[in-house]
Amino acid sequence: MAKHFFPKIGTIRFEGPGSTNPLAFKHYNADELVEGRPIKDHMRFAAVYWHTMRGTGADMFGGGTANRPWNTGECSTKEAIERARAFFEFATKLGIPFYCWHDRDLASHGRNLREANAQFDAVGRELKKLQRDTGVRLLWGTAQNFVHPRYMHGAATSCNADVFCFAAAQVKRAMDWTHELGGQGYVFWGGREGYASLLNTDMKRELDHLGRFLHMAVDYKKKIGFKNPFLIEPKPKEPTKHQYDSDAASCLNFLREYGLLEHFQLNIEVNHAWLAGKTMEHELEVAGAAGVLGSIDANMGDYFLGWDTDQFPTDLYLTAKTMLSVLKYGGFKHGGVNFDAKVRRESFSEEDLFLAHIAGMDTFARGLKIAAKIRADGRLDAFVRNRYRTWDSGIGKKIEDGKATFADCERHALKLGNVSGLESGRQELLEAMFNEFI
Ligand code: XLS
Ligand code: NI
Ligand code: NI
Repeated sequence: MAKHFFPKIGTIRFEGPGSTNPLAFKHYNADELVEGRPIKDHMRFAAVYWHTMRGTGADMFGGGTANRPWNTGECSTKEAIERARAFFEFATKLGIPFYCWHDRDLASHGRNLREANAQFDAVGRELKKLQRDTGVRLLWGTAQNFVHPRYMHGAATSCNADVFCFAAAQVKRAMDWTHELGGQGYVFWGGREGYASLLNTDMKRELDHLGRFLHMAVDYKKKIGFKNPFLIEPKPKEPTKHQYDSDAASCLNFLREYGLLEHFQLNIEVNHAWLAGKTMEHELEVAGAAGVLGSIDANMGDYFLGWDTDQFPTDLYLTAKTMLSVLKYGGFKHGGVNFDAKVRRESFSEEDLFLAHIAGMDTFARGLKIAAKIRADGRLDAFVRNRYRTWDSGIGKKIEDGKATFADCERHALKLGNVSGLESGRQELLEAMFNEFI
């Protein structure tokens, strides 16, 4: 690599829990085995191109604060390629095995679609080289169909058919490059697929268009031979008042209604779950139970701000509960733990990008180890199993097997006369038990 963007930072290594070196892992020991599998394979950590390379720290009250020498503001192909090199230097030094992008993080919007495509292609070719040189792989790609003013009314759900076509053109090209770069999946997050007011919105028509759009994507996937999963990333609001993919359950309903379920998995994001008024583990459970837990976007929100603040995940309870669900559903196959997270506006140095990812990776590695210990201990699992034991035989089993009628239930209840022997749910005990492992 010719130019160095992080000259003062070397390769980040594992030094163990006793280390006080801020630029070292204390818990993420990539090759250590947990449940017989190296931690790195459990996590499949990914860094995002958008927050990491393009985030400036700007908010609605002030402009950017971050030192990002690769963002020159030129919007040229040269700048885009230098930025890609800076990113791969970052990912390599951090030892993060995967990354994710939006098409328009990589390259600029250009003056028109043709120009945007040309720059995207040039960067795509460079990424292919960089991936080969470093071994860093693409977890997933996606199309940024929400920043450009043309998407003000939505993309696939715009009231304007021309806009739908622009969105389709972007997804088509983003799928091409995801495929070309060996992407493990392709994600749809409906940035502006929702509404601000129902007074001007034909919701049914918009949802039909979204269904059509995704069917066209499935057809194109088959056409180019892209075999890895499509994922939908639920989020309830922001930027719109109501996003159509509002949570895991509503995504599942949408996919079923439009005959798309067999083609999609879900990418569950912590902060999105919280915005939906749900916990991360709830969303993971909904996705996992339906057999579509594909990947996660790892971050966290702020208890006092009702916004997708995308903070780095540093809460052990969160990561432990998350990894408990992930392990329960068999771990990641194509997905991984993708840090859709940004450093705070006040954390403006390049070094903070490393410190933040180290914090997130260490917190997740600890979460994994805690989850594995809880599973090995077995008390929690045994409690839940025991709680449902009346379903294992007798009338319970008959009901589960679909062999009982209302009349059978009535006969059973009349025979009993009353229910006796209900047991405590022991929530407080179980919470204290969970604490033993933190
Ligand atoms: C925004 C989403 C976005 C997706 C990718 O809130 O999290 O970053 O992950 O489009
Ligand atoms: Ni996300
Ligand atoms: Ni988000």
